[in-house]
Amino acid sequence: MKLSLTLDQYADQMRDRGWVILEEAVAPALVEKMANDIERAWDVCSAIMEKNGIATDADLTVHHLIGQRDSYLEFIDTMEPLMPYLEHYFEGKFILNSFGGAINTRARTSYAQRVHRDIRSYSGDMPLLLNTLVMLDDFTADNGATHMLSGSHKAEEKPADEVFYASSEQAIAPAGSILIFNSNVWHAGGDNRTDTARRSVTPMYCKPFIKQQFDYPRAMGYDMIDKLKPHTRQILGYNARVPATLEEWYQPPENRMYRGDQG
Ligand SMILES: O=C(O)CCC(=O)C(=O)O
Repeated sequence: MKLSLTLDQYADQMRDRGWVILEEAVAPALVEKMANDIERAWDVCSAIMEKNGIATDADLTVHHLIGQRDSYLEFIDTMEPLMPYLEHYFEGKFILNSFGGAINTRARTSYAQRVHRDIRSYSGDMPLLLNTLVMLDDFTADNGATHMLSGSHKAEEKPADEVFYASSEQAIAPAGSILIFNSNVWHAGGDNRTDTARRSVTPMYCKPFIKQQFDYPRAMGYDMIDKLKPHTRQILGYNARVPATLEEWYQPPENRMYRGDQG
């Protein structure tokens, strides 16, 4: 992974604006794999949504891609150079909270295109949650690049839509770029006015003591633990699991399900 900002540049922008773009961070071959895989994931996710009668407001959005397609685990494997940046935000360790994605098209809109923030309880200066968005196509003014309201992580109130759209900027960057933002920032997916899909995946991260939206270690299997790179194991949440038996609870520090360094 290639990082276009130094840690200091990143930290300054995160503090002041609440968001940054790391331009063309992900290698083109991996971007292409992830883009193809999102179409396959949509087939799987939409079939279950249809079956369970909840396919209303989630058009072309997909969820919990880790374990569905290998390219997303491969992406986490490439993230090692980014670890100090995300640890700087969290002031310590962090884990994956969710890993979804969206295929934004002219024909269909989704909930992500409303002005929103992804943390239901405003957390102020406490870094509980961090959004990222990996651009799988070029993000342009016309194809729905995300609207971001700079500095809006500093206030709890929701801005009126007119104020939001008058003052926000779009996150415009080439495919492979990563938009990173404080989850208190108000934002909205843009409208795609082109005939080509604008695809993205949106891994979100949290402090290790927060419950993941999906139990990734259990979904992948606890026996995977020794096969994963140390930073991948950390991100997926293997170092912050909840024991379910006394056998799992009574373990020496190096084997504990919730490790002592997780905060
Ligand atoms: O698709 C987008 O541009 C926005 C994504 C979004 O709102 C989110 O990840 O919370």
